[in-house]
Amino acid sequence: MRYQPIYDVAELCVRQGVTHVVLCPGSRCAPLTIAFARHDNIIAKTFSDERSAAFIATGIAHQTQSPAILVCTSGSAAFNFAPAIAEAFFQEIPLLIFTADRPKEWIDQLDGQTIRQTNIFGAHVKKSFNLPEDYEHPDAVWYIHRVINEAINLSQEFPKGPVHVNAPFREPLYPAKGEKISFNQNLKVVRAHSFSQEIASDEITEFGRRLNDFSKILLLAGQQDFDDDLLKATEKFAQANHAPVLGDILSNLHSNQSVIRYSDTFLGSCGEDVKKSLQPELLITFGKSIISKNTKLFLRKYKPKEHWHIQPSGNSADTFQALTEVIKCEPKVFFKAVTSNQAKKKFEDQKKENFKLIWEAEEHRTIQSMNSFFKNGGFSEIELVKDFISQLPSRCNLHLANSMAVRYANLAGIESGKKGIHVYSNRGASGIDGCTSTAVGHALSNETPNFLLTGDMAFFYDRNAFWHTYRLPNLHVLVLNNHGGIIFSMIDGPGNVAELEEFFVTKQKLTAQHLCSEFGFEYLPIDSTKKIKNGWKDFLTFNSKTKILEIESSQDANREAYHKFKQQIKEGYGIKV
Ligand SMILES: Cc1ncc(C[n+]2csc(CCOP(=O)(O)OP(=O)(O)O)c2C)c(N)n1
Repeated sequence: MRYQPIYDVAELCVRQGVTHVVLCPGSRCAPLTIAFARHDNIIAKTFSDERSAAFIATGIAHQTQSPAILVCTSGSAAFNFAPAIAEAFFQEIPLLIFTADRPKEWIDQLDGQTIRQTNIFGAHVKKSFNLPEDYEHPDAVWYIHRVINEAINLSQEFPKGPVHVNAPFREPLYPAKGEKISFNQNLKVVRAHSFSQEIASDEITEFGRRLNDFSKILLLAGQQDFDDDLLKATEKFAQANHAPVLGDILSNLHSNQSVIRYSDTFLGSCGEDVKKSLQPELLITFGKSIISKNTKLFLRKYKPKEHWHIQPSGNSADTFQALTEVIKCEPKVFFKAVTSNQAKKKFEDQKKENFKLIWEAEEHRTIQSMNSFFKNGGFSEIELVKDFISQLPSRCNLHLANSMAVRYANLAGIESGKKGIHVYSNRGASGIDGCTSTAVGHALSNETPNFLLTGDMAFFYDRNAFWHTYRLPNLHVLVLNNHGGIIFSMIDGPGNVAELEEFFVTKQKLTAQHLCSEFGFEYLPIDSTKKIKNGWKDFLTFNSKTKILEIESSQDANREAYHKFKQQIKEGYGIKV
């Protein structure tokens, strides 16, 4: 059987524990499609829009914590995977991407559906392999098996990420009618084992000693998945060092009662004297990027004497231009080891506690100002998002689209009691192009309720997320439809230029109504405060259908409410605006 080495790819993936496959239709990829579709232990799904398919695969891989396989035909199909690959690369999500190709002698020969696919994803994959097109020599088969083993292992090695395999196929591509294919049971599986490094005990003692040199220690968590062990280790380390912990909504630390979640809000409003009092001597960071521009600007201006960043391996970013130390270790391992070994020093403890109290005071002041703003219960996006988040069930996934959706949700914050809310967002590349598809990928691979909060542009951009035959009863989408990209009139810069409306906000007229009838979704349109109570009730109840709750509101009203919110916070500082 000519394609036996390719059929064996499916068997090798299964043996490596990789079973979720996203297939995009096309002829050139037929040998792979047939192999994956006919293997009993593969969960194969098909999506026709490759851009959306790749984001769906990213969601599946993130949810299942295992690489997802992506397959497409040759030509521009491959390029359509690129946005999701970039997102997966920066979010460190493992993908195994197969692009089918013509044999190399047919490239640039005006043959159909042929582009230059070698290294097509450039610097956004961990590695790109090319399979041979002829399999007669046994070394060619050995090479294919080796590449698949290596690609799967590499995608899971820290930092995890996408790995590309370009696979040229010669015609005929399909088995004959009725021809059965088989999977070789004699394949060599190469397993990779990695062990988390232990920190040497003298290093632990040294870090403990050095921590005592600082009386203002600040912990800052970036985007990361929920991890109960990390949560507890961070909490204990912070307590032992009397250190405030800053964690925005994507840090998934919201169940830590003392986490500072509103730093973006108060650092954007308080005066320089307050900022000075919040300046850390030692900044310890872990996780990926943070949402808050105000926090970034604050730390770049009020730099710490030392900045330690903890991450097991890979590139370490100097986000605050203050990086002094990179600790190559799992953050929870570091926090646990150092906490259990730290000597207590009473006098320094008091100074440290004072620093923590200053941060907590700003957080409390902000909560009070926010409470007086939100008590009015108006019909603006910022208020509705607060309302929505406060009603989320205790166990669910919350997906936040770029860009005001994730910002509003961060301003609103999640209460500490809700440990079971896991928050996700495409902040690797921060695109609006695949937020819905990624949420669909999660919903297809877990049974808990999934909520997506999105703006209208991000939602309509990615409507092919629904263009398939799989049911999504556990996905409910809240669309904030202000008919354009309101973010551009909220942020400094575009708000002042004459091109704002036409070239930045780009007004659009669509509503989700037609989409809902096309896809058979339950449509819950809301356009007034009156309707909202019942709207939430319906929206938060799961039945057999995908639900879309669309809130239409005017850009002016939302801008005004956002402005008032900021004004209220400033007034908390006695600043009149
Ligand atoms: C693929 C991609 N294209 C363009 C952008 C730039 N961009 C960021 S936010 C945004 C508008 C988002 O509008 P919407 O989803 O309606 O959210 P809103 O601004 O109303 O909150 C655009 C075009 C992007 N992030 N990603």
